[in-house]
Amino acid sequence: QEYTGLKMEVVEWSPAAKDVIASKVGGRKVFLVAATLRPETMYGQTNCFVGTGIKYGVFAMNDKEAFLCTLRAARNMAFQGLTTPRGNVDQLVEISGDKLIGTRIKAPFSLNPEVYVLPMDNVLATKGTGVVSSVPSDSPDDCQTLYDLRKKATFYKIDPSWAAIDPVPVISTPTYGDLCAPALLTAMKIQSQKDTKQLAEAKEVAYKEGFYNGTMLVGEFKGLPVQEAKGKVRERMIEANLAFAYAEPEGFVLSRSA
Ligand code: ZZB
Repeated sequence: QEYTGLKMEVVEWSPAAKDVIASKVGGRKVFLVAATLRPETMYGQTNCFVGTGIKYGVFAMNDKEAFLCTLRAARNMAFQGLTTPRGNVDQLVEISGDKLIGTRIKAPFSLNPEVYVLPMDNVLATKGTGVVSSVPSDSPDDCQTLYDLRKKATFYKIDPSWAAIDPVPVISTPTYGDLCAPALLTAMKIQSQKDTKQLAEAKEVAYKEGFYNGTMLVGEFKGLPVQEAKGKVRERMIEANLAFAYAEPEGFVLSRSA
């Protein structure tokens, strides 16, 4: 699976993360790194998600930069030559996801240049980097989670202002209009991020609709079909050193190399 790794620079740590991390990174810039299959939607990021029960690490990539992601992802990146020296996994500090909530980060290419880290129930520790860039306009999971957080801010222990950015129209589709994911949640009567079966179906529909029938509404490639814009946006992000190619090994490769 070929993902785009997205580098979201930390602007201000949550108090809990600051205590644990700030003194351990040796002056490096720290980035939360998300794995995405939809670089063309990055204009519509409104926040970022982590799993509150997931263990993350801050890993030195070189003398100047450190990435925050799961150990599993850091190992993959090291094997893929993203670290100096190659293959080097250098964990500077470990931190649990709940401590990251409320951290403010840069959202590359987004119309909202800074966003907050929020909790999501369904983040898998075994996929991507364990950090998810949230695009509620085009991802049903992201949109439903954002709605849940707004409805129950106290329960989720967040400041409501962290979840205040509304979904931003990024892609137009003939069937679902300019906000595909919110339209799908309504059409499929999805009520909660716990409706995982319907959400998986909605995701499938949103992927297909966006990829085959979507047109860009914003950004440098406004007016182009998503099929053409996808690779171009990705290239632009990589040129700007805000993203990189990140491959996820298939299950069988993992078990054979383990
Ligand atoms: C931004 C984005 C915008 C995404 C969108 C999707 C959509 P897949 O297809 O199952 O491989 N993701 C990445 N890592 C995780 C994780 N550890 N746990 C849960 N979700 C994760 O899923 C890949 C997508 O799932 C990634 O692409 C990421 O969200 C999320 F408009 O990044 B995506 C219709 C989907 N739209």
